[in-house]
Amino acid sequence: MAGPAPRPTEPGSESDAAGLRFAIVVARFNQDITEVLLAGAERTLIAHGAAAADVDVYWAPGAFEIPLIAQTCAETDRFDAVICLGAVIRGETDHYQLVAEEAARGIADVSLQTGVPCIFEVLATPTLELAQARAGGSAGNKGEEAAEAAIQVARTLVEIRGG
Ligand code: INI
Repeated sequence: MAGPAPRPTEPGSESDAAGLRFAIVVARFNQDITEVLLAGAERTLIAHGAAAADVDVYWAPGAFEIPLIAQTCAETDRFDAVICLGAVIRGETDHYQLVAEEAARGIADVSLQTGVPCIFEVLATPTLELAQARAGGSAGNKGEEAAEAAIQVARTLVEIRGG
């Protein structure tokens, strides 16, 4: 007789998301890509035991605005980790490069200044095809990897801080 479906994670392990609270900040720019990242992140958090009610999603117009929304999430003390999702794709000007660099710098700053882990999954690719490959294509779904990183860092910080 078939037993119960295996749990994806051991309770209390570093990949156990049960009881952890997550904010996902996702950019609308290049939404065809970012909504796939979002679905991958949400699916992975739930598969690892997070409650749907403990996953809040906030939209930013573009990747440039992600750090401020992530900072606001982090300052509430309501979240164990913030997952930042975006897609910056090279255009005809240097604008994309400024957006990608400021998003990366801003997200890292929020993490270090607030002590709330902010996971950086803002794709920066020269072509749409390379972004698609990382959003459910041949290179996997980076939203799933972002969720796994969020769980692992949040669990590690809980352990270091004494539960
Ligand atoms: N925002 C993105 O998320 N991805 C991009 O590729 C992008 N490009 O290339 O311009 C982009 N620009 C918008 C930016 O994030 C801001 O929303 C905008 O500059 C208003 O502050």
